[in-house]
Amino acid sequence: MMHNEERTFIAIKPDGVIRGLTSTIIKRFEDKGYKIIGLKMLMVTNEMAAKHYEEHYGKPFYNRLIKYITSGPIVAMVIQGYNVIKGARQLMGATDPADAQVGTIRADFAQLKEYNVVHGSDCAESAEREIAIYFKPEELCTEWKNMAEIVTEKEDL
Ligand code: IDP
Ligand code: MG
Repeated sequence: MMHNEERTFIAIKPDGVIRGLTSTIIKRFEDKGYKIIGLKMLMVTNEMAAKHYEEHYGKPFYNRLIKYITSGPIVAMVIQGYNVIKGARQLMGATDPADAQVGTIRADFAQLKEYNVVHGSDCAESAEREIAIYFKPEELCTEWKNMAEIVTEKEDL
């Protein structure tokens, strides 16, 4: 990983998978040039969901959120790139699709904040914590170059 690069955790939530948006959503991140270094489909257990969303414990929407994220398969990803935590959140758009900018994933593919099709870590600490919930270190494939790395390769970055 070059200096300035970060990793973040992205998940296509069960509504996104069930609606057949997996490839479309992955494409948004790939098109930006982010490097996918981890990718899998899985069912989130109640235990994983509780860890993932521990900051929301006790909020009015908490139980519903746990039910939602465990309701079907998710596609979990780790992506890498410059400022990727912020950049991925920008591509996703605001939590409530009604507030999200047109052109973002949530604005273009979702209507309600209860079913907003995609998750992305909100800061470096969350990214590290969330990656560890879903991936073992050896499941990440880091030793390869994608086109974005090739086209941004220069000496003084
Ligand atoms: P984020 O996903 O944009 O980071 P958070 O505030 O961390 O938003 O909330 C986590 C998830 O919980 C949201 O993506 C959404 O699915 C759900 N959520 C957040 N706020 C509400 C709410 O007010 N009602 C119902 N669900 C909510
Ligand atoms: Mg969040």
